[in-house]
Amino acid sequence: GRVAVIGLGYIGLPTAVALATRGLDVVGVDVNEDTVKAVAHGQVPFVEPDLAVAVSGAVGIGRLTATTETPVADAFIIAVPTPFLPDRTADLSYVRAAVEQIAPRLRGGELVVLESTSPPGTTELVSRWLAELRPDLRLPHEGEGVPDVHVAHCPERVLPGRIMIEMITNDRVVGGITPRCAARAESLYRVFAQGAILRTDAASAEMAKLVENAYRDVNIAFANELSLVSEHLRLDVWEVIRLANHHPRVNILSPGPGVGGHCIAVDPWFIVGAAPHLTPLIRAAREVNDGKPQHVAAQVVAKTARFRDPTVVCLGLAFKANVDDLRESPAVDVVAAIADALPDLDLRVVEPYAETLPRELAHRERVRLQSAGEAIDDADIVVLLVDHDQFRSMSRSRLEGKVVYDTRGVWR
Ligand code: SAJ
Repeated sequence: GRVAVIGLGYIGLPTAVALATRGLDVVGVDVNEDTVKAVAHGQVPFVEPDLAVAVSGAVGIGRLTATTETPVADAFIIAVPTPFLPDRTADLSYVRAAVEQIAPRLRGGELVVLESTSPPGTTELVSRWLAELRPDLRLPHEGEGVPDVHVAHCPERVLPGRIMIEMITNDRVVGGITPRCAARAESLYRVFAQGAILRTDAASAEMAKLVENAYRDVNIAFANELSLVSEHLRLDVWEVIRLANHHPRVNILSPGPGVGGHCIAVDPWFIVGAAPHLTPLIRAAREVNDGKPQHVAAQVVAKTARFRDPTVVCLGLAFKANVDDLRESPAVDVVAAIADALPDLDLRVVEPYAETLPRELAHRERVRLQSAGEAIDDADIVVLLVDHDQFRSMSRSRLEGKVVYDTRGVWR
C-alpha cells in the first residue's frame, strides 16, 4: 500500500523513512518547496544522526518520494506542527490544512493518523472535519458501526538526537476513535515498530503524550528550583543532587538555563488549557522553567560589574546538547536578555552547530558568532549554556583566570 506522510519535519521525515525502508511506497508531503526538493534528492534539511543516510537510501531505491501535493493513498499520517498561540491554546491551523488536503483524496477504506501532539479531543475534531468535508463518507464515531475511513492518534515519543533508534525501539501508543481504528493504526506501525504497541482510545492517547512531557517538565522545574535555592544558599546544586540521587527512590533531573524545544515547553499548556482550575502544579513548573533564562542573564549581568569593559563569551545556543536546533532555545533567550540589559557589552557567542546568529540576535551589533578558539582567549566571563560534547571536552586550562558560570554543571 501507499502511505502519505504530511509534514517532513523532525517526526514526519524519519517516520516516512522507517516505512519506506520496510518496503512501503511512501510519499512525503510538505508545503515548503525547499524541503520537498531536498528530500526528493535524498537530502535532509536538518541535522539528526543517521537520518541523512536513511533518506538517501530510501529515495535511492525508489520507495520514498516527496511532493507538495497530497496524493491518493491507503494511509495518511499527519505530522505537522501544533505550536501554541499567544493565549497558550494550540494552533491547529496546520492540522486543519492537512485535513483539507486529505479530504478530497479519500475514496473509502483509508486510515488517517494524527501524529502531531495535540490537545485532548483533536483526533475527534479531525474526524469531524473530515465528515464535514466529505458528507458522502462515513467517518468514525465512538460506538457506531464500521466507518468508511478510520481515524486514530499515534503520538510520537522520539528524542531529538536519538530519533532513528527510538523511532524503531520505543513502545507506541495508538488511540483509535473506535477500537477498529486503533487496530488499523497498529498494523501500520507494526511495519517498523519493534516495541510494544499499546492500543487505546484517541483521547487517552492524546492525554498520555501530553502527560509524558508534562512529567518531564515538572521534574526539570524541580531541579531548576533547587538550583535557585542552592545558589541563594551558596551551595553547589550538582553536589546536592548527586548526593540525593544515591537514595534508592530519588532521581532528580539536571538543572539548566531553562527548558526549550517544541514539546516539553508547549505540551503542558495543553493540559492546563483543558483544566485551568485543576493544574496549579503543571502551570507553576512551566513558570519556573520559563523564568530560568532571565535569572541566568541577571546573574551574568551582575558578574560584569566587577570589570571595566568586559568580554562575555556564551557557549551554546541550541535548545539542548548536540543538536543544531536553535528554535525555542533558552540559551538564545539568555544571550538576548544579556544584550538587552547591556547593549554595549562585547558579547561573543560560540555555537558549533550554527553558521549564522538566529533572528533574535542577528540585528545586535555587539553580539558576534565566533569559534571557541577565537572567543575564549579574550573572555573575562565564560557562560556555559549548552552541554555540547565539544564544550564538555574542552581543556579546563583555557578557562583559568576567567569568571565561569556553568549553567549545566559539566565543568564542576
Ligand atoms: N533539560 C534540562 N534538564 C534535564 C533534561 C532536559 O534542563 O535534566 C532541558 C534540555 O536542555 C532541553 C529541554 O529540557 O532544553 C528538553 O530536552 P529533552 O531532551 O528533555 O526533550 P526533547 O524536547 O528533546 O524531547 C522530548 C522527549 N520527551 C520526554 O522525554 C518525556 C521526547 O521523548 C519526546 O518525543 C519529545 O519531547 C516530543 O517530541 O514530544
